[in-house]
Amino acid sequence: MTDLQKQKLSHFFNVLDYNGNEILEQDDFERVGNTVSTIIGYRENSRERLLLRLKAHGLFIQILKDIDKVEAEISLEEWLKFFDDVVLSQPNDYVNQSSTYLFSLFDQDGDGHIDEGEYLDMFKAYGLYMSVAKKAFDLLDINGDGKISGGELVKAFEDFFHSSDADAAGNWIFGDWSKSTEE
Ligand SMILES: [Ca+2]
Ligand SMILES: [Ca+2]
Ligand SMILES: [Ca+2]
Repeated sequence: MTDLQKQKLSHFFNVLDYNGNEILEQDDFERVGNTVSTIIGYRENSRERLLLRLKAHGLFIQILKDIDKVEAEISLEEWLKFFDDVVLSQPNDYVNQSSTYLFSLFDQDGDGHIDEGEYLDMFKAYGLYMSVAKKAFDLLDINGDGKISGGELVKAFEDFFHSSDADAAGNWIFGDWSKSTEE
């Protein structure tokens, strides 16, 4: 794993570590499901909110299945090792898993595309720097039709996980990856 990859994957970890305690756990995914529900306008105790919260667990459950652990929590060190051992040796699985994950949470109208509003909501939900959201969206929208397709998101995750090129467009999925590790 190159330093650049490590920086991006650490950023991804921090994005997913919603409560900021440096451990990935069920609570992080519950919370993001709740936040997205609130952004969309789902009521407290509604079925939609429950389903979205359960969807938000999907990626975490998949990772727990693939990682050799008995507790449902992951440290940054384990996360990086997981990418080294599992993801970078079976590249396509997690590119597809991660794309599916983002679509399940943020393709609110279910049209198979992430439009700019939906993408900005993702930045809002994860508390990312809004100032780079538009730039990131334009980089990911390769054909410039104003929405991110499944194919464009897969391409972006390929860059994000695998590219050692600091200028690769997909590095920007979750905004400025070069800053969050300074915290
Ligand atoms: Ca956490
Ligand atoms: Ca959509
Ligand atoms: Ca597009």
